[in-house]
Amino acid sequence: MKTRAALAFEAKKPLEIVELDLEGPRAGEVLVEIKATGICHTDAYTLSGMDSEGLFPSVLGHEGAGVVVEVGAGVTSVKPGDHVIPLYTPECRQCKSCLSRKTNLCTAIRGTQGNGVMPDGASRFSYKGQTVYHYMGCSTFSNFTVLPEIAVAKVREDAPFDKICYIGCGVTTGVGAVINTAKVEPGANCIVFGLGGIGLNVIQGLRLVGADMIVGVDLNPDRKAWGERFGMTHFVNPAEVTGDLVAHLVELTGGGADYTFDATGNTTVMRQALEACHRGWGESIIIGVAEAGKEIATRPFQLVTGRVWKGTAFGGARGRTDVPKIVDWYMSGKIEIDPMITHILPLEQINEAFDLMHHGESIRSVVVF
Ligand code: NAD
Ligand code: 022
Ligand code: ZN
Repeated sequence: MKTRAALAFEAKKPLEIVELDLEGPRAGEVLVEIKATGICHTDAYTLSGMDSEGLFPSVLGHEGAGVVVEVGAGVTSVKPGDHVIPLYTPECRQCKSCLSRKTNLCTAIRGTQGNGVMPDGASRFSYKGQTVYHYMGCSTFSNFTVLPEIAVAKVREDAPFDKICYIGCGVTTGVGAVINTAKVEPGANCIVFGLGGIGLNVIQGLRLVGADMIVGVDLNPDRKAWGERFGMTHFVNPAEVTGDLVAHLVELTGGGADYTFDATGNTTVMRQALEACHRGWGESIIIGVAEAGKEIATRPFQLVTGRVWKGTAFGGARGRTDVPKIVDWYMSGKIEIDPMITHILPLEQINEAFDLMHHGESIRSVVVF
């Protein structure tokens, strides 16, 4: 079949809207009509050419929602008409990692996904006879895409696609980091570094679990109002702090935070987040993805005295199990999404969504097909 898509021909070039050829689903796969997709940092990072694992030409996009139109042989968990969210972290429920119950990093299709192909080693996309690669196992910048059955979460049908697509990455990452990775308890004092599309979801996750202090840290003064909108209790702009930022935060939280979160991807901030934790028990969760080759540093003393450094992928969420629940939380008003979606654009304007993100003008832009 043919599908309209935004194609990344090569790094550093704008996406081009083209008609691609798409093969139907093979055994264990589903064909999904994507209805909406968010634009996230990692799409821009790959397009920038700095991602050493980036493949071109490819169909980027990993934050989508849509409808199953066809299923391949042996597919039992979804059927045509089902509403789904693609998962860049799949959940096979059979690999060592899934069975361990200790991680959400399913390994069933990890190798082929990283190589931009389906589990049988081939791509379903092509353009004028040339192979076009899949991206993060999702490729949501295409009106139709093929996904492994284990990489789709079936969700309720009354949820709006142009909002729940954000649950495919940003919402689940931020809220999940609080609930699954940090397991923040009511009354905790917390600091969130970076109040963008991820950090604001950390903040609303902290509000949801009943945190006491929710301190937001951002260099962009416009982000103070955004943080307050979702439950932030204190704002710190590092540019306005005289003296050491960490000392200021430790003072503000009465000895350091119980939990801190890096949602910037900046390795200097990651160190500040660890060192702003309370001696003896504070835990710092790295959410931000740093540029390839970057390293983090701290004195071992920080860890010897009981601070804990952790990281999280997709908020520690098991996609097929947890994503439908987060959709329910949105539909029942436990979490908000609508105000964070600052821009809705047609596919033809997808490059403008990248510009808005680079200029810090958007929290999330969503393309609707
Ligand atoms: P964003 O650009 O919307 O927000 C980042 C915020 O950090 C901005 O408000 C910016 O002003 C602020 N900031 C930048 N430098 C700062 C500094 N030195 N001190 C304080 N604030 C600073 O980005 P986002 O969409 O929220 O994503 C944040 C990070 O999370 C990215 O690195 C992204 O790749 C990563 N991410 C990780 C996962 C995961 O599973 N681990 C999933 C999604 C996104
Ligand atoms: C999503 N991310 C950033 C912005 N939006 C993001 C990027 C990478 C990861 C998670 C979220 C991530 C963390 C750990 C891994 N990845 C490795 C997982 C593993 O090895 O099992 C990651 C993921 C997918 C891909 C690359 C790295 C990919 O499909 N190419 C989950
Ligand atoms: Zn993302």
